[in-house]
Amino acid sequence: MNNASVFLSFSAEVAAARAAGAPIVALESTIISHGMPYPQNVQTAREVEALIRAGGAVPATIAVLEGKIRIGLSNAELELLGQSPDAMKVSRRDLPYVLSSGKIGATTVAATMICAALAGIRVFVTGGIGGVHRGAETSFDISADLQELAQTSVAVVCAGAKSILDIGLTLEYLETQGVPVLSIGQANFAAFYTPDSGFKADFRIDAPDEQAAFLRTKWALGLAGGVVISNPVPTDEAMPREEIEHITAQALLEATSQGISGKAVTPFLLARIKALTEGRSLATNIALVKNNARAGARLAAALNQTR
Ligand code: PSU
Ligand code: MN
Repeated sequence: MNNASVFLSFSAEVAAARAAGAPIVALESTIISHGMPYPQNVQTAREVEALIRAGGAVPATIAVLEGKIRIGLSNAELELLGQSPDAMKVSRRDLPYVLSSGKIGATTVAATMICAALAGIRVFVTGGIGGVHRGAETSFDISADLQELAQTSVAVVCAGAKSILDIGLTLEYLETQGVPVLSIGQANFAAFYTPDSGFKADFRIDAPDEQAAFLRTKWALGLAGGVVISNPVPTDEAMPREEIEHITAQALLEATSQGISGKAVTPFLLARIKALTEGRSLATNIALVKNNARAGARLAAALNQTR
């Protein structure tokens, strides 16, 4: 057994929800520190939390502060993550460092899954998951999020994966690792800024109680690991597909020519796409996260029904 519990620290709201057995939804913090600019990042984080409360669940935004994994943050702590240039992007490999050094850590999908699982939270809402990057056959750039989904038993509600990634290879990787990809409202996997990636998800399951039954069954079988739940951005808030493809190609070229590598790649591309779309990609990003918050709250409530 490990000794992780000494690192966990719950907000009063989340502690009360745990005591009452109320549904809880985990939220990541890299999307705040590295995924969106200030002040929209903090504003969105608050609105997402409010949507989850309105949906009958308790939000638990996760980050690392002063040597603790914090499950549930105050508004002041959201501000700190949203504004501090010192906030580190923390994935699985970074967790021991950010905890042992006492630095400020914003958790990625992978690290948030780890922390949610340690805290007993089974539903996690984000914007988009990391994946296999275009050109990964030479760069080897494959997000640690995928390996985490292979092993950590948390459901991840997302708007699919961005077209900065190779979505086909991302789905192949998930298949190899035995990670089911569910889709809400359509057969196909979503593509973040646009509803349709052109690739099929594994199973379309619209009803939250049926999604919950899927999760319970997987985990009851001892099949450890995550589940991707793809929730497409509403069409009236999506970006035009050709435009986002064009801009993504340009951002990818810029990343290559500037020698951007490692953990800096995804934040660089997000910021460039936002600039090249004059902020319209940010509006879509905010809309899809909110849409995911609604779906995640419904799922967490359904998963709590028959435990
Ligand atoms: N996708 C987004 N917005 C984000 C991220 C992904 O649309 O902010 C963040 C998430 O925290 C995700 C991380 O876990 O980027 C993936 O980074 P990398 O590609 O370096 O693994
Ligand atoms: Mn990477």
